[in-house]
Amino acid sequence: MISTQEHRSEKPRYLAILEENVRAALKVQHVILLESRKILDDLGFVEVLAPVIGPASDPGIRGAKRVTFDFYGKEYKIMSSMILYKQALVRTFNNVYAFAPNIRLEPLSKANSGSHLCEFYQIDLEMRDKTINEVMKVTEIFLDRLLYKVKLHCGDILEKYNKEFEVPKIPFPRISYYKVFLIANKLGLSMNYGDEIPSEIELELSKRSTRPFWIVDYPSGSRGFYYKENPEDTSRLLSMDLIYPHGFGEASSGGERETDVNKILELIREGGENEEEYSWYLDMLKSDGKKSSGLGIGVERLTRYIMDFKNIDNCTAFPKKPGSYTC
Ligand code: ASN
Repeated sequence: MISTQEHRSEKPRYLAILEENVRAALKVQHVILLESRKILDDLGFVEVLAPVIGPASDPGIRGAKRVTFDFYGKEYKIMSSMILYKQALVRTFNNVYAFAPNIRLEPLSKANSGSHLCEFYQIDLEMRDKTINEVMKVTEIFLDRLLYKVKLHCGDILEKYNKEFEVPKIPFPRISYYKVFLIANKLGLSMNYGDEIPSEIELELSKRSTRPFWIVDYPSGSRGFYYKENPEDTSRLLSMDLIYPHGFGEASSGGERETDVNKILELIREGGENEEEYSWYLDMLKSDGKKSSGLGIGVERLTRYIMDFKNIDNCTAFPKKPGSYTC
């Protein structure tokens, strides 16, 4: 299913961005951004500008490292995701979104995965007073409308690069973390119950699927401290991933937010994090923690899925890949 029309340029980036396949991907990305704005506005979301630096940033980034720097004598971080800030912003508006930049130092082992960049953008959504199920529903509606629009406006590009592209039917099927664990065991793939699902396993399931699907019911303690435990079964988190079909892997992560400050503090400490960095966030939750749910959809990965490209570096103008110093 990977496009035969794609090629990987060895030219310097300022020349590679003139090439047909990068240009086509950037055109599709333009339509993704433009139509996302229209659809999210229609769905009642307010766009906000994402913060780029802060005293704390998302530690739940699956083995990647955060970038720190000296901010007038204090250690600050460049955003690995705006998760903490979007939880604050739902206090101002009920539904918020941003095209948010994320900086993550991915391990070198991910350099040629085709889906990892150290600098990428997410369409970050957050909805106040909404459950994980409601966010999944809104996401499906959003993606359905968006992919339809891309198909409509980028027909010539799809004709060349992804002739068979169909807007997948919604709702997307759901599969539990436990089921993924059982499948991984059956396939002889190594996975520790209770840890994040390794990308290789997500990828394997993705290859076997012809439709996007959700993974739900992650075990408590397996991911970011900001995900709420399911009150009906505290061994599970109200968190989900969306996985693309045909081997394109992870599309999105998200869930319902924990508002219990003591629980969060415990997990921050357990994770070896410095709780002082999170003081504004903890103060906010103490003052009035708002129930909310949300997720982030990687823009370059969405572009790659639509373009049917093997390489994510063709889905951004200036790719920052682990260990490469091109631009
Ligand atoms: N975007 C995710 C969320 O909303 C967080 C992340 O990117 N790690 O939960």
